[in-house]
Amino acid sequence: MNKSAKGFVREVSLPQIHDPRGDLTFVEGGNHIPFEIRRVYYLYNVPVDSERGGHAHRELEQVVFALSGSFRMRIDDGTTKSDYWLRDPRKGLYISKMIWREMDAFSQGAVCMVLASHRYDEADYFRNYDDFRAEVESHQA
Ligand code: T46
Repeated sequence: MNKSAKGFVREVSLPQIHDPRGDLTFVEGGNHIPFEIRRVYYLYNVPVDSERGGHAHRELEQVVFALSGSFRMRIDDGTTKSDYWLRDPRKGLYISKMIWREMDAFSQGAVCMVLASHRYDEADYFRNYDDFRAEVESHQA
């Protein structure tokens, strides 16, 4: 776990029902996810050299999954940076508010699904790293 005064990330493990017909994994609101799910979105047809993210959220919490393929999430709480590889559809990455994230190294055909605590709101984004750092510092003072 990577912790700071304002935010943290941790792995979320989902059940797997193994079957000769294939595996089944499920997500239950109020059980596996530590917030009410208000939005689901997914990234697909992502070029392998694509770089996504490059922002933090004021309030939004999310759990990110690689449903297929793999990609890297570079996480930064304003003081500490960590890399996480997502490659298992049963294992998501919970990302609290006030965490800067960048995504790259997408494999061919990677599909990223995100469960989010709020509907889309551009005003919730820090898209400038210096603004994000200033907000983190204002809470450390
Ligand atoms: C995050 C990473 C993992 C919408 O209209 N509705 C939505 O729900 C989302 C997520 C985006 N948009 C619009 C906003 C932009 O005009 O879609 C466009 C691309 O969004 P963005 O550049 O923010 O996409 P990513 O992949 O860089 O980031 C997204 C999420 O925005 C972000 O919260 O954590 O995926």
